[in-house]
Amino acid sequence: MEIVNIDAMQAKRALITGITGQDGSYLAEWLVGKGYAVYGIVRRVALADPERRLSRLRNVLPNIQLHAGSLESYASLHNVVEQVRPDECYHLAAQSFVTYSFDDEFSTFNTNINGTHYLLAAIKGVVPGCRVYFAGSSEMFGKAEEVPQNESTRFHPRSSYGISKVAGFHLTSNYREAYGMYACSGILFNHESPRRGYEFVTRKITAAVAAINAGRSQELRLGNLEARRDWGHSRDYVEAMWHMLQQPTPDDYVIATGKDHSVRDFVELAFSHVGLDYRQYVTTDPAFFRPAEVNVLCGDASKAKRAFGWSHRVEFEDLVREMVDADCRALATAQNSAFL
Ligand code: NDP
Ligand code: GDR
Repeated sequence: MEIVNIDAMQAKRALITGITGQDGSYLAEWLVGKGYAVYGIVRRVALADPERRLSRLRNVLPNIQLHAGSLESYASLHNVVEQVRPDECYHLAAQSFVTYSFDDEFSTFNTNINGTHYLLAAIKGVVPGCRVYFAGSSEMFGKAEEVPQNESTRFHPRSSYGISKVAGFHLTSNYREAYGMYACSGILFNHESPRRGYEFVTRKITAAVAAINAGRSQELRLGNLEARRDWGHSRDYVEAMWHMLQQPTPDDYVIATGKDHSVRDFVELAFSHVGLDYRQYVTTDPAFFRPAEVNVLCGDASKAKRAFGWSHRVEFEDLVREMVDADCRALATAQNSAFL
């Protein structure tokens, strides 16, 4: 998997953790397009099974360099940081599935809190001038006391995932304040795409719509249909990560569309896009309800707009249609739809 055709002597060097994920893949494409030498940290198993585990990176594999490392190992992160000596580091790797964080709080904290701490400490020790992006989340607001949420809204996380992101946010601010590092947190609201993992509700819905439409399935079991989220497109959101690291001073920013919709709205639109009535296929199943739910999240991204002119381009309706169309196409051609 060693890649050769980047001019690492000339280009700015960006290191991405979580490069195999939804955001990592779009961010790698964006940075390669900007002329960066792009390096990624992946788990060793990914290098042994590139067809499956690196499928989202198919567009950029020849232009990036991958290093094995794990968030659970300070030594492995330190080694990679020392080899790459990045100018910018985008820390996206995480146990990112909120539901799973209720099943295993311990590994969620270990990966998300210790992993963030190890990475910050390695960068401070090796390349303290490196600019660092931390993937914060709207889940930090959780049971929010105001709508929409902005950078001043108080955190009230409702899951160990949310708690781990609050800890990562504070670690990031503390490295900025205590050691003068250029370290920022993006507080990103839900963002989706045809590359979204199947465990998240949007992809679960669009994959099911494609299967039902193709006659391969008859039912979709979901949890809370009334939860409301502010859904944007991942490709728009990774651009904001880059902008945050190009500012004169480091800061934290909310990234969101400013519009919220219910899970039911998403379901209704996804089914109606292929001419189906969701009420004939969708049932609710207590197994998919969470012990503590976040009922409504909606973000105010006006600070990012003022600072670097960011606003979302892809609207909710277009996002839903794009995801349904991609899953229908993938099923028709029996391709690996995670890549689309
Ligand atoms: P994904 O779940 O698609 O990707 C997660 C990435 O983290 C994968 O590359 C995964 O690698 C890697 N990873 C997980 N555990 C480890 C580990 N122990 N060691 C090394 N790598 C690991 O997430 P997204 O791309 O959607 O999100 C990116 C980040 O942004 C995450 O931190 C997420 O919490 C955060 N976020 C996401 C939002 C969203 O709506 N998408 C909103 C707000 C924040 P592997 O492929 O090997 O599993
Ligand atoms: P979320 O995304 O928890 O917001 O975290 P997810 O798509 O899992 O849930 C969104 C909402 O849908 C409700 N829901 C269901 N969710 C899932 N996964 N499966 C179901 O069957 C189902 N039925 C209803 C949930 O209860 C919830 O209210 C995502 C992740 O990307 C995080 O990493 C990120 O930080 C936040 O978005 C912002």
